[in-house]
Formats: sequence, C-alpha cells, structure tokens
Amino acid sequence: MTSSATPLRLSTADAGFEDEFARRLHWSAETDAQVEQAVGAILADVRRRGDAAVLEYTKRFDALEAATLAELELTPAELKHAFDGLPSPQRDALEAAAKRVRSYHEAQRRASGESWSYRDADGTLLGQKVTPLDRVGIYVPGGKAAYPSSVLMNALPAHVAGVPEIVMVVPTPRGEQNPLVLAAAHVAGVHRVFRIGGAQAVGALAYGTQTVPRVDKITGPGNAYVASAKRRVFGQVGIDMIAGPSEILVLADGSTPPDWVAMDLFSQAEHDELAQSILLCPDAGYIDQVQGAIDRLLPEMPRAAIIAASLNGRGALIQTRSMEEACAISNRIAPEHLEIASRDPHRWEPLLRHAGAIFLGAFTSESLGDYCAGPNHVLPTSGTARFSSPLGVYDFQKRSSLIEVSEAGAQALGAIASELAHGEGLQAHARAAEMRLKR
Ligand code: HSO
Ligand code: ZN
Repeated sequence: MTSSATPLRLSTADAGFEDEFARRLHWSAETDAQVEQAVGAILADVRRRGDAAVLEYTKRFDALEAATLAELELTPAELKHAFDGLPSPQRDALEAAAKRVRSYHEAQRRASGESWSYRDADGTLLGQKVTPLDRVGIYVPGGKAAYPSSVLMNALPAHVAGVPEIVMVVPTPRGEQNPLVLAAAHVAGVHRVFRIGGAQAVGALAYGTQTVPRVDKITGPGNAYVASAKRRVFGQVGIDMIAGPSEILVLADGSTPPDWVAMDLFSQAEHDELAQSILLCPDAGYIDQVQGAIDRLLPEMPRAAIIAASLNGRGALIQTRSMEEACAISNRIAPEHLEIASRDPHRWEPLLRHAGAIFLGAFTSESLGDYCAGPNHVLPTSGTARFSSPLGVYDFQKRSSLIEVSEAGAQALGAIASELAHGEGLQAHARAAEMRLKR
C-alpha cells in the first residue's frame, strides 16, 4: 500500500484564509449518545454491585475471567519481575527517563508546591498549607495507546507530591499484559495495580468496591468510554483533564533541516488519524522543501497510513507574512506542543503565550519531551492551553488556607466583619465577631 500526504497548503495572504483556517482547526467536542448511555449504566452498576459488576464487565469487554477481583491485582513482586525481564537497554532507558522526570517535578514542587505564611503587624498569621492527596488512581489504556512513558508521566508527579497511595488500573484484554507498562509502574513507584479498564475501572476507582479502594482523583488518558466515565464521576472525585488527539505546531524560520521538521510533524501524526500537525513559516520555498521531505520520508514509516490520514485530514502547511504573524496565529491555535524551529528561538518565545509545552531551537524535537527531557507530556489539547497547564505536582496537591487571628487582630477585623455582617443581615456572624471585641 502506498500512502501520500499533502497537508492543506494555505497562505495568510489568501482571500479565503480565514474560512479555510476555521474549517481545518475546528475542534469537535461531540459526545456520542450511545457511549454516554452505556457508560452511565456501567457506572451505576459498579456503584451498586462493586466487585461483581467489575468482574462481569471485565469478562465481557476484555475477555478476561477471574473468580475474584483480588486475582486481578498484580503484586509489587510481579511488577519487579516484569522490570527484571526487560532487555537491559530498556531497563536503563526507563530508569534514566524516570530520573529526569522526577528531578523536573521536584524542582516544580520547590518552586510552587510548598506551604507559606506571613504575619500582620498585630501578630495575626495568614498562610496556605499544601497537602498531597491521600490516594490517586491512574488510568492506563491497554490497546494501541498503551504508553509506558505515560505511566511515568502520571505516577511520578504524584509521587513527588507525596501521595502515599497510587493505584493504577490497566486493562489486559484476553489476559495479555504489557511488560513495559508494568515495568514502568515498578520504576515510578506505583503502589497497587489492577488489571481492569474501561468505564468499569473508572467507576471502581471513583466509588470504591470491596477490593478496589476509592481514590480522590483519577488521571490518565483513555478511549471515549473512559473519557465519558471520567467526566461523569467528576465531582465525586477530581480528574485531570479530558485529553483530545495529539497536536504539534512547528514555527519555522527556515533554518532547521526540513527533514527534521517533517519527522517532527510525523511524530504526532503517527499517534492517531485525528492528530493534528501544522507548520507555520514565512518562507514558501522552505515549505516546499518540507513537503518534499514528507513525500520522501513517509514511505519509510511503518505507521505511514495513520500519518497520511492525519496529515491529509487535519494537517496544514501555512505560509505567513512574517514570523510575528506566525506567532500570532500560533496563539490563536494554542497547540499542545509548539516547536520554535528557529536559529533565534528566544526572540520569538516572548511572543508565544498559549501552548502546553514550548520546544526551543532545532535540537529540541518534541519526541525528547515525550520521553525523557523532564517536563510532563500530559498537556492541554484542543485549544485548552488558553486556560490550562501541563499535568504537574500541583495536580496531586491541594491547598488549605490558614488563619490565626491575634487578640489585637480580632479588634481590627471584628469591626470590619461586624459592619459587613449587619449589612448582609447575618446577626450570628456579627455577634461572633463582636464578642471578641474588648469593651
Ligand atoms: N505525545 C504524546 C505522548 C507520547 N508520545 C507518549 C509518545 N508516547 C502526548 O501528546
Ligand atoms: Zn508523542
């Protein structure tokens, strides 16, 4: 089978640019009514019947039978065994990646994850206390999107945050286990692993069953059923985000070898037919060279069919009038991953405000960030980088305000509170403040 990929070619100078741009970048947020209904029923059943329901759905959807849910739990020794069984280069790579991702998140915790407080002149203490969540659940998909790297990216920030119990669920259809996923769980210090998946696993984590402990937050990617289940249990538990297909936007000034850029576009396109890869560049000749590289390199790729479907369906090569205009368009797109393929990336970085992760310079291929640079690869997609952030230590912590009012402070604050409480017609509030005033 031969596949070819010709991403839509656009120029901001074209009269029809805005229309084409809007059509190509449209993020569809449709939900499937059938999925919604099925998930609602599964969650209600898991809530009501616990283990028995989870076992039934695991038999039905994963073709995996067990007499008890405890049989589907993997022991720490089994995780270690999976790790020990890997070829040593894979073991070393997992550990090296984990080390860097851990260090990055430790820096993140030092920078923004610590408690703080200050005192007013009258001795009143005010502050914020940071506490890790007690227990979190990590969903790991079982099928084509089973990424050991995602196990690291979800579990390590939880670990660094100080979460004492990390529970992972991963479906193992027909009993087939992915040794790299289990090894990654071992390396990342996951505490318990259940071989369950789908909406039933999300329900088990959210409500708790006889065997699966109830968690406080569920993170991790999943298919439409998992996404729907996470949305529905939100409120009962926290969730991280609902991730859409992967996206990459390359902002190029023409100084990076076109082959490198083409391969970076492929790297996100190969995730999914619905992934989005976009090039923005002021130089038409360079865009031609990238298209040439796409034509030449695509046939070599084992996942050429997925890449071609993604590039033909959602890809775009956009010629801009300038790098400044390219930055402005990138901000409108708010991509998950943004590469500044420029000899002068620091010139453009200050202009770029909305992106999940920004990769500066020709050597910073996005794939390095996906595995081992250190920052998290769980990032906001579908334009949500306008208002949300990468998964981080802060997602596994919460904050409590601290207030300790001194006797002198109670005088000053009491007068203010009493006045406002009377204004709101709340007499008990006013009296509580007034009782502490010295007559
Ligand atoms: N690029 C993906 C993460 C990933 N890549 C995992 C390779 N493995 C997140 O957008
Ligand atoms: Zn990736």
